[in-house]
Amino acid sequence: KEKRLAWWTNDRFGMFIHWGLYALPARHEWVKTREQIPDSVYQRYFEYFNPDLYNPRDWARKAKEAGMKYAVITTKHHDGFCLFDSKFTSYKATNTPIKKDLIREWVDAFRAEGLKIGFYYSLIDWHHPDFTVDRSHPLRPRNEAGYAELNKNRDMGKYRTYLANQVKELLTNYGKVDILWLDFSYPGKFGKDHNDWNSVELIKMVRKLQPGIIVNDRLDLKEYADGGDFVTPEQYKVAAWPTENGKRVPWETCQTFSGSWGYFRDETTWKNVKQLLVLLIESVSKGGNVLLNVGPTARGKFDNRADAALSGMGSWMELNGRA
Ligand code: FUL
Repeated sequence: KEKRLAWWTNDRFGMFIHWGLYALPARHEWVKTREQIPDSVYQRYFEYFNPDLYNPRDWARKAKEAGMKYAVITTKHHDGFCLFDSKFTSYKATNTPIKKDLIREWVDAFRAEGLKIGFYYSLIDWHHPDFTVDRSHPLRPRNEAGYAELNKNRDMGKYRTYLANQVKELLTNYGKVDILWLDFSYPGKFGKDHNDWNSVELIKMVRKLQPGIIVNDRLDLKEYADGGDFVTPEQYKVAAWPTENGKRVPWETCQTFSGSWGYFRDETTWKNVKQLLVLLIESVSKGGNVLLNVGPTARGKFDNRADAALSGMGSWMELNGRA
């Protein structure tokens, strides 16, 4: 494990990218469930998804100039929309007006800038017809009794197969993948756990397909031999180096500029450059990594505020970072 993690522990600083249909409403990546938007209405974002200004080389250059050494992008977020071309769904970028596998271009561009690449993949899926409706789902009913009716024809087993198939595609069709960032952060909260993802088998498959890959800790496998490679404190500064059974563990805090992960046009809570640098310095001094998120706009550009923050950090990193 230490060997697998060597580059990552050295590199310390990465870019997280949350991009998908939710960039169109531009008010949080959870908008579909927060506002309980039905599929028929959410569909308009699919029909108008056309990031005509998408230029991943530009994103990669900005990441590099900020001093980042790796990047992780949402291949699918909770709304189920896939930025990559998948054989197992039609709910994907290639069927929107942009008609492209956006992940393919992204991988090529980030590799070309010498950055390591990672795939975020959501275990939650609010679009798949077999995914059990729970309290985080846009279709959640008003009372407990409603769940049985909604779930009577849903077969989580079929969803599990779909999810394994897609992870397999991602780890087969894009060459070497350095990081897999699976996301279900709420064991216990929405009634789902590792059995819902078949986590034990899933991680075995991942290791087999990409022997050098590093995987985060969100498969709810703490009690198993392979619980993942690093822990993921989200949106908070750790007080001290995190430990498990008295032993310090590898960790990476993921953080936003302004609160939401997807592009949120009107959010006014942006951290300034000094806050971001303090976050980076404190994290590194406690043995951790920082995965700092950008939520690109629906047309595929970074917001000016993100550009400013990245270049502000870059100026400091140029003088104080490692090559
Ligand atoms: C969370 C998700 O629910 C957020 O939308 C985001 O992707 C974050 C990194 O993980 O658990």
